[in-house]
Amino acid sequence: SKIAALLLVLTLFIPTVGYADNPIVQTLYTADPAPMIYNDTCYVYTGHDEDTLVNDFFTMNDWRCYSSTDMVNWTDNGSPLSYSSFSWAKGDAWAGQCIQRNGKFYYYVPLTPKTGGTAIGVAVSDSPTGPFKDPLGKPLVSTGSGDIDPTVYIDDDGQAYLYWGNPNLYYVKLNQDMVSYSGSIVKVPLTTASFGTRSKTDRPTTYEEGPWFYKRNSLYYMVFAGGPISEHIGYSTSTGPTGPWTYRGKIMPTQGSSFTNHPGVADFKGNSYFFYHNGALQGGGGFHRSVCVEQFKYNADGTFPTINMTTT
Ligand code: FUB
Repeated sequence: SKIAALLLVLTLFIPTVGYADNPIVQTLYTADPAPMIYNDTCYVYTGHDEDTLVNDFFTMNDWRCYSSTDMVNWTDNGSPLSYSSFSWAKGDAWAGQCIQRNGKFYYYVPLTPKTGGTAIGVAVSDSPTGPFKDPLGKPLVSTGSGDIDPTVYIDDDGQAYLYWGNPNLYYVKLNQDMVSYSGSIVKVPLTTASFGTRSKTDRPTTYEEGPWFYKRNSLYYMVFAGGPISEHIGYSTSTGPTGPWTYRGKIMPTQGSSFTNHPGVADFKGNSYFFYHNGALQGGGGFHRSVCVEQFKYNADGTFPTINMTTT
């Protein structure tokens, strides 16, 4: 009938898949996205670039939390944590990651201690949206310098790993309590076989910062911001949680107006999503960044396709 034909035509024009507008946060500048899936909801923890810069550099005082059940509509859950929540820190709320274990949420963040140097802290909450509190009153781990960008993953056997660092890549094995660790800090060998050949000699490999560590279908992934600057996103894989790592190439080329980028990867409701940041919001740039997301499909062998930014 004519009505059936009309309905069919209409259906063809009704989108069945929703796409987020990028940047996904348009009310302030956000950076360093860290997705966490919990209770059928995707939470994204981000840094927050202040409008007004101090010393014309990253000016970041707190972290923010956003959530979505459809990857299109995002709820602003405010700020669950600030550098001032850590009595021993004097600033620099840089890239962190939150993870759930036994109904509690553990948020790992880099900070500048009042005594100088760098350190990773942890804050704990009963809710994914906070408030988070520092249970230790001191850093969780520190090598003294370059302790930024922690990434955390709990393996199937219950062993949790914390990786971090720029220019070095370190890891420790976290204890079950998630707020202490056993054994010593391990420095990952930065070989070109593991992290790619760099086009400049300022560092040994393309590894720069911003590691994102996880396992999918028995393959361990280390996705990271690669150099030389401006950063691209590259990745390495391994059959074990502590390497050896094999460099697998670039995921996201250098694009957009931010000289940094930062990956976050999550599977959600049957699809795969790649989070990153750029300078695409009005007034944006290297110190005024914005978090974006792209849906993608892994290749059959678990490798990544090339994923391009939305830059406008
Ligand atoms: O947001 C501050 C720093 O810039 C992060 O810690 C790095 O990963 C880079 O995105």
